[in-house]
Amino acid sequence: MNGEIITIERHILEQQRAHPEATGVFTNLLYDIALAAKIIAREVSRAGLVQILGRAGTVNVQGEAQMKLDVFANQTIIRMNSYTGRLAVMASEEEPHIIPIPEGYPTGRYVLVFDPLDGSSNIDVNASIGTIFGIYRRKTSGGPGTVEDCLQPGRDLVAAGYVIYGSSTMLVYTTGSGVHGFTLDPSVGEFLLSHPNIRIPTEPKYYSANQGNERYWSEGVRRYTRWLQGLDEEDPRKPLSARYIGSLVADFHRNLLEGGIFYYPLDYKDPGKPKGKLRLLYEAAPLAFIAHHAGGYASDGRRPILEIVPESLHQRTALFIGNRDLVEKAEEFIARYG
Ligand code: AHM
Ligand code: MG
Repeated sequence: MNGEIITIERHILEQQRAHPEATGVFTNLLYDIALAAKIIAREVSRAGLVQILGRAGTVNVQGEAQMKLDVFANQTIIRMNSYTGRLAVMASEEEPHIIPIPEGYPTGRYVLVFDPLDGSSNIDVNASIGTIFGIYRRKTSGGPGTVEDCLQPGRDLVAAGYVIYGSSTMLVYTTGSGVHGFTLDPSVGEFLLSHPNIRIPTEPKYYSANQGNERYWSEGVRRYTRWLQGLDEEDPRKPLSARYIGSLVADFHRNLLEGGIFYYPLDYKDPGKPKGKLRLLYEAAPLAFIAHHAGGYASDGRRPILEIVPESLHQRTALFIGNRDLVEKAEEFIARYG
């Protein structure tokens, strides 16, 4: 430790210098997101105090009740990004349709997709929640951005990140050259570089899944789980510990730092219609991009998440994400047993 303090602003700027062709638009877009994160963090940490918890009474496109903080986070990100001229269009997990740039304001080259506040079932019990975002280049040329601009595969992301509102607030992001983590110092209101160049440890510690759903999982996923627990007689391994918060950002973040796998497999409750829970665009693809740049891997059980071209904004997917060898092993089990 050389005692040097690096703010997120400085870090983003230094990354920009590595790209002489950069105009600064992208740099400013990342600033805007970091600022939105600070505003949301402030509100999250005040939530318990000011009794604003509770349902807002509206239902989002996924058919779930929205909590007030979700609405706040969603509006904050939209307001911070609508008028800057940096974006062509946005899409949010909390909005049924794409979010256009208001009429009369300039449009830009980038597209922002986000889950404003993930893990909302954890809000009332003061457990960690998070924001996830991805940035693409627009595909259409000029005029208002379209749904086509949003429906891009994860491999085409130019940046992705998440914010975790936990015992402290952290922002982790990558533009494809390393994954970097910043911790918010609330007294000065700055994100300071605390975790440069995060690499997922080669020796994993944890597996994270909602095993309460095991009876709805496929044979392959059940057998895979036995393998993780060291119970596969043909191929015994050191058992991993189980850890599950039920907040994707928090579960992913822990496994990124400690090594392991998070999975939310297909649910076969209705065997004719297996269902994924997590959203490809707002959750799976951005985290897959981060995992990839930290030396990990993400799959839907059969193919890389980063290769899936979304067909609709709110498309759901199965997700296996974490250490590459653990995710590949899940693919092997699924290929063999379904
Ligand atoms: P949300 O976007 O409505 O908050 O739901 C997504 C969350 C993820 O954070 C988490 O991984 C998953 O749902 C937990 O689901 P479950 O409660 O079924 O285990
Ligand atoms: Mg979510």
